[in-house]
Amino acid sequence: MTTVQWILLDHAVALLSVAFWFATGVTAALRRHRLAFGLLIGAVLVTLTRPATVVTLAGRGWWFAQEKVLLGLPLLGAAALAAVVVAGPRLFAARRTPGAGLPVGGVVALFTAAYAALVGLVVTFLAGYPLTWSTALIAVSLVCAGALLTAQVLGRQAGEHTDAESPVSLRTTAPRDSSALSRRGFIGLTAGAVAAGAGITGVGLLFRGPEAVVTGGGPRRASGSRPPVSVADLRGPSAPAPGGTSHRHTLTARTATVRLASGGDVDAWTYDGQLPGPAIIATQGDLIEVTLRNSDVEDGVTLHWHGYDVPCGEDGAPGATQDAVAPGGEFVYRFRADQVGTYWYHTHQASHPAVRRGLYGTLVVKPRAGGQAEELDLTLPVHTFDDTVVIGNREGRTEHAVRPGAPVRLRLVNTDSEPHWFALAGTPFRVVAVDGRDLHQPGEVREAGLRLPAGGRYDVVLAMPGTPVALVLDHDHGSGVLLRPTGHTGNDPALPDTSGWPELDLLHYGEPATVPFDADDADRHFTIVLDRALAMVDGRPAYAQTVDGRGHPSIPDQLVAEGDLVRYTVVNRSLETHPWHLHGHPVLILSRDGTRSSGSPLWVDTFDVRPGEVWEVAFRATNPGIWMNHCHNLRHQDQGMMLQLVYDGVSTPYEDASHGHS
Ligand SMILES: [Cu+2]
Repeated sequence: MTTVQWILLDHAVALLSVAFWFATGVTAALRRHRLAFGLLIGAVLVTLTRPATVVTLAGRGWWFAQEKVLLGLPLLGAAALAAVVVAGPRLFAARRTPGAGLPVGGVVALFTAAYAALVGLVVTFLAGYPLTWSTALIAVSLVCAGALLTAQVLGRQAGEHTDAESPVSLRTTAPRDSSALSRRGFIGLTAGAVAAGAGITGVGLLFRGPEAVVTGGGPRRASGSRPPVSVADLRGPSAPAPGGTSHRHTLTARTATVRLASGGDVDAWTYDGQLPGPAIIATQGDLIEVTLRNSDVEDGVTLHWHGYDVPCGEDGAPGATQDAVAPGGEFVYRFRADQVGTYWYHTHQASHPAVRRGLYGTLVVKPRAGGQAEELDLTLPVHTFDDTVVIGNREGRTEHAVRPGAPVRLRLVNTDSEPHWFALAGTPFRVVAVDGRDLHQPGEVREAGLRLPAGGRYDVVLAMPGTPVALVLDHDHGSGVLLRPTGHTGNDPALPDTSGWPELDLLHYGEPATVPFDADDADRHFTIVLDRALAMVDGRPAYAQTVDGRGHPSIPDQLVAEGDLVRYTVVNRSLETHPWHLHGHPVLILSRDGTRSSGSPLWVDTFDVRPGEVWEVAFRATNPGIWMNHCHNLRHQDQGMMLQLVYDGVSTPYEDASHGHS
């Protein structure tokens, strides 16, 4: 079973135990003793299976089970044991004696077990990892408060008998003993005080500020030999490499109603009134200079060069590397096109609505020499406007005539927040590059599906056969690209159902090659645990998308020094996929769920961490700056899942004026 299946099973068992304990309490209070006894046995059995699922989860990684092992199970175990001891024998006896009463204390114990089961489940969903003292204290105080309230209510129902030994049934009356009464009053008062104290302390601890920075086991301050630098001074060169030329573009962000090539209007935010924005194509060594102007995008705009390792001052991260460009303003980006490959650009300001509405375009850098150019080279950015999926600016299927034997390159770009599926029917093919970086000796594959993470790119190469080839998008035969051999007059063959094709696993694709470092010697190691939880996001409480239980901007910065070898363990505790994206550095994939990457070295800027998965990646910190590190599901990013990687000695003069929309 996969980790996420164990997570779901554990949730189901936990929910079942809540249901059983509550049902036991309710039936006992209603004096349905025979039924209550049966339910009690059920509650105990379900509770006893819980350690099995929790231990299995702990085996998959402590992050998946910590709050259950340290809080949920001990709390439930103690309450369940008390309930069995206090209520069990009385229920057993009462089940054959109609009308016999169970003392209030017994019913309260049963309900307390139910509260403990419920609170454990709620902690998993609302707090998650890591467990804090605050969470633990609040949880314990809630269980105590529930027990006390139940005792009050049941005691009142039992008439004047507030004595905890009073039966819920009024048929038997316990002798009133004033010393017992006052003793129980004292116990109640003490328990109430403890519950209130724990609760208040727990809530108070919530307001304790988080660590501002984590160091991943490295020193807090590096050598100190490097003079401090502002991110504003980390800018690109102003001239191309020898032999290169300068590409100058002006992109104007503006709102527009755009007619798609396939018909249909989109109410969009655009660069230059186009969807996608103008394609930027350069040759290795060229200088790319883009003047960004903002006409009327109220929230402001930037240009972020996704996957392109530009100097930090060119990265387009508002509040970190620049101020967002307001209507009427402009910003000039300059960087050298040193990396060959398929990339894209998009705004990083208010990116959750703004990229979705159209502020994106493609960036392709071709080799200067040596590389063999394909006869047909198509850049295919996929995007979803409302429910309309387009490739380029066209819905449905586009067709191209191709000479048989011609080499073809398809540059697949996912500009959405969810993964897309591609299938290439009618030909063998190779995935020659991932996220712009060439793979080592990629083998020929056929009838395999490609799952492209949000923000990711695959370069697919094929030799045009004498029969048609279809690139199928999301298993929809009406959507994608059809390549027809020139002069082809026959009927197109029926497309196969691609939904059953196995996914090409890039961790085991291509041939191994040497990599520039041994990741076991990392200077710093950070763990990033992704989940949902109650947390502050941009100053507001939210059911946030969290990193280590916190939302942006309360997630501590990760500190590195230039030259450090940095390792990440990225854990997904949640039930949604998180395409993790670090700016400014490609990361080398080491392993997924403990299985080492065994194919070509895989360097990516976005990797999909699916529910229950644990990824190990590493990179060399060679690009000084302040870099966003976030989920590229832009809704998740907006809901808190973003932090910063900060180089020692680098500061920023920019203030994130609109934290919520960065
Ligand atoms: Cu996410």
